[in-house]
Parts: sequence; C-alpha cells; structure tokens
Amino acid sequence: MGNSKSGALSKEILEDLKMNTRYSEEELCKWYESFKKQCPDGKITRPDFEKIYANFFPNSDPKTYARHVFRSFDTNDDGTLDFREYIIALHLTSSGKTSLKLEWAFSLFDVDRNGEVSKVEVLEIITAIFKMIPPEEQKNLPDDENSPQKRTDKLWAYFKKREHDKIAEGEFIQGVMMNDEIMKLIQYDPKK
Ligand SMILES: [Ca+2]
Ligand SMILES: [Ca+2]
Repeated sequence: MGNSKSGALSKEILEDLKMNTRYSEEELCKWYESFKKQCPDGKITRPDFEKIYANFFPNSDPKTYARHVFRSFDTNDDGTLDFREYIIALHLTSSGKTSLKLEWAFSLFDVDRNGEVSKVEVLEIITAIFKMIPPEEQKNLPDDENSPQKRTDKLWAYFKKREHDKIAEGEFIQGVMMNDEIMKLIQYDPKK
C-alpha cells in the first residue's frame, strides 16, 4: 500500500509484468518513470484516454472506439488504467505478433465479456471503427464494405454463422488470421 505514495514500482507488479510481457526489468522501470511523469496519480482516466485518441484522428470521430478500447484494457473494471493495465495493453497491441493482437481484438469485440462474440457485438465495434474513417475515405470503400451493417454481414458470412450464433475466441483468432480481407474489416489504419 505504501508504494503508491513513495512512487516506486512494486516488486509484485514488476515480477508479474516481467513474466507476462516481453519487457525487461530495465524497460519496465523506464516506462514506469515516464508513466509517472505523465500521470502523477498513477492512473489514466477515460477522458484522458479519449483525448489521446482524438489527437490521432482529427478528421473523424474516434470517441466510441476509444471507449471500447479503454474497456478492453481496464481489466479490473474500475474506470481507470493503472500502470499494469497500461503495460499489458502496450504489450498486446504493439508486439507485432498477430496472435497477440487478435487475442486483444477478441476482448475488444466481446463487449459483455462473456467469452464469446455475438453479431450484435460485432456490429457495435464495427460501427465504432467505421466512425473513425474520414467521410472522404468512406466514399471509396468497396460496395460490400461501405456501411457498418455490410461489414458485419461480410464478417458473419465468412465465419459461416447464422444470425444468433456466436464466435469463440480460438475460432475468431484462427479465422481472422487466415484471411487478410477480414483482418482489414476489424481494424482501421489511418492513411498517413
Ligand atoms: Ca483498471
Ligand atoms: Ca460477448
């Protein structure tokens, strides 16, 4: 408990992160220093997080997506991201390893955290992703991908699911990994 005031990274969290991410002790301590500088109270709030996203997407509306991403990172569901959650997020999203990224993507799509993804959940996330695409770019999308509903239908059809079926995590990761087109549907990389 005393750790929160002294500003040091607790041994317990350090060991946990060393075991569960690819980062070394040295790297983690460095991350922690800069995290503390930016968030002196040791927590990132949802509005802070949404602001970061807004800076990256000045020509579209990333707010809903940011809210879902925040939820997927806030694993203890307390409304803030602490250092541990922040590092795990970084580890999952920036590793370059597709299976890790898709593991995270699954948690993003599993809005109610029940371990499976429904079509309603897919539509919810794809709608949020769609809002990040600037209107100019939306005009140039292929005919079967130019609305959230069409994109959701396409993904659902690819997984050969009926309306009320569900997708499990392993099935999701494997399916998306095998198809680049589906991979593109579940994310948005802004053109630089
Ligand atoms: Ca949290
Ligand atoms: Ca679910």
